[in-house]
Amino acid sequence: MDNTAVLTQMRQLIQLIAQHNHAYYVMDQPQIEDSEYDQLFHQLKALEQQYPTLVQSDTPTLKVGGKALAKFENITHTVPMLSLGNVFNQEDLYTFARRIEERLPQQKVQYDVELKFDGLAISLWYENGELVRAVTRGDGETGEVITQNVKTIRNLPKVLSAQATAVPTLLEVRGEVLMPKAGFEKLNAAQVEKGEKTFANPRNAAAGSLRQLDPAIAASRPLAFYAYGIAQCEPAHGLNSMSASLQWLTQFGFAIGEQHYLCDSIEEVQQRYDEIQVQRPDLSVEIDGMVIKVDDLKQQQQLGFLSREPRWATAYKFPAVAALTKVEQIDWQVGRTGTLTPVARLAPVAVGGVTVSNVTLHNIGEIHRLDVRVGDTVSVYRSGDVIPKVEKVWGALRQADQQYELVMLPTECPVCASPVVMPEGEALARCSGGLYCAAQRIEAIRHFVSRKALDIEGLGDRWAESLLNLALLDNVSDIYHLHEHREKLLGIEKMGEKSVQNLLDAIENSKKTTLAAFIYALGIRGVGETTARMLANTFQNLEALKAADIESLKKTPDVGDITAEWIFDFFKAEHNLEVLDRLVAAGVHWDAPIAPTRQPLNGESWVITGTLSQLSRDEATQYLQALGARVSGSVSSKTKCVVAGEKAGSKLEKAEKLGIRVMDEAAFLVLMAEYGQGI
Ligand code: I6G
Repeated sequence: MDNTAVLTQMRQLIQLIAQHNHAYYVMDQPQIEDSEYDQLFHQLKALEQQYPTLVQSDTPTLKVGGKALAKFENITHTVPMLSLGNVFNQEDLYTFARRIEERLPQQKVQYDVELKFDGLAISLWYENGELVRAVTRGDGETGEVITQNVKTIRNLPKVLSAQATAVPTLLEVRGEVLMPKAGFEKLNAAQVEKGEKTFANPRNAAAGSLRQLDPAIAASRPLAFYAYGIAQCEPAHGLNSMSASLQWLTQFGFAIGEQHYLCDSIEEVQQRYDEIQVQRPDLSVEIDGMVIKVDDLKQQQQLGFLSREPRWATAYKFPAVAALTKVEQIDWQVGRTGTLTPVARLAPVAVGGVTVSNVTLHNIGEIHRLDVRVGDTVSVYRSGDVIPKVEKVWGALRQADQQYELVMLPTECPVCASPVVMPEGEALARCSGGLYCAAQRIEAIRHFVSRKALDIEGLGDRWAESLLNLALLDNVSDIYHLHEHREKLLGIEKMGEKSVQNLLDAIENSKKTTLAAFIYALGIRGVGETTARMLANTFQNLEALKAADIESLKKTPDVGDITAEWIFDFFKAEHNLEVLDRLVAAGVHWDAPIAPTRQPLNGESWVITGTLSQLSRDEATQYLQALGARVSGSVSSKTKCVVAGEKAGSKLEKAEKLGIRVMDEAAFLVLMAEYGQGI
């Protein structure tokens, strides 16, 4: 990258970080995940390390936290409130430990491990045991005096006394103010009730509460304070470890985190981290990681600081739920039903504990909604078991000298080059290749041999995949040529003489079918069993169906505008016609369907109510419509008959009141069978 490009990128990052600092620290309304903020920050830091001469004077990396608000009096911390470095994985943790241990040769190092609360760091200043001042971290150098609000925190001692220990003349305690999860939920519920704004997370709720100018409001908020360290103590407490000093604080009434460990090795620290991560959802407070500190205070002094961060401590953050990365490519995958799904290929990134390099973009509409393009920086989210997804495109990070081409839907299927179709009003694009498209083959075969189609037992669930792998099936018509490959069939694992014979017999038997089952077996989009039956009844033979135009297809009961187009397209595709010819040539045949000479329920109004167990409501509706009936949603004196399934309610009652004929599901099925409905 040349200097101009680096500078542009630095300015973009500085501006973004400033914008999100304001949202977070001043407005208490974060617009991005903490982990996303961290990554913007890291990107800037990495650039600054690589190009130190270009570091900008207003860079946020030289500051800690946010700017103090004008509302409260500002004060300079006597001992700066520094921030902690971060590690995100075991490797970084071990590097942190190795650096410490290299600086402390021949010394045993113990680690103090505490929960990292997702709260707000503050400093408490006690003179002769009395809380005289509470100050926010602010930018680390200067914070806001929020004593009155802090005094309302119930678990915080306002006056120090202890039985066995003299109260120091000066004590400065550092710790975190937080809002436990339960209190946070309650507060947000109350805010909703009052029609006031809710808080994005417990941390912001805690920060917002401490910033109230009226201490009575802070007092009404369920805040808690947990101490994590001592900045100053006069006379000196004389203790020599972090863990002992925290324990010492508890005798004055300070709360410290419940989970608190002293570990003899960095491996043990890792083990604690793994345990806490499991317990995390059940904790009463939000935590975003653990804090690891060298326990011995003398060792801490020896280690000192590296550019405003203690070398002796780090935050071991939980895996990010959101991570920033780059889109390297966008591919289109063809699913087993022909759906085209765009997949973003990403520069691999750790998010939610796993490395993500592919993520679905769902459909072309979603791509355009996000305006994601190759080369973009995006945020990938993943929490728990949730499938990773792109939720944000960082348009502000686009480079002026780079091309970001608009992503378009391909016109041809990337697998079989058939035209891609996307009917109006549909979100998903599809390959029109049908039986011809390799990506759709296995599903097409499974469907073709299923019970309600050509009904070839065993082929779909047991053998289809092996047959495809052996290249014995290219499309469904090859099924009727399998007998030419008996030897190869016998080579398939678990395929004995008997299984082969059974399979070939089942294939042979399937040749005699019905036109309706055959049409259904073709797997034409939108053509289920009922539609297939309607088409068979209407067109009477395959040749007529193949030749049908859209208008006549639309006239078929049950065939809507879109399905008519799908059927039309299917029979226009040359490769589909080839498959049909091969099937017929192989001996697949059927008797001519019996034409429906009359519509016995013509003009009648029927109502279906309750739950049907043998068929769906849609199917029942289709049967009735095929027989000429109208299916209505409400019972009236004009209703001819009510089909009542399980748990039928008011419609059944009304029908009984009006003396209308009621039929249960079993009787309905018998009647439909009499009229030839149901395959
Ligand atoms: O911001 C912090 C949160 C928790 C800390 C911290 C901590 O210990 C549990 N410890 C130190 C040493 C610092 N910040 C600087």
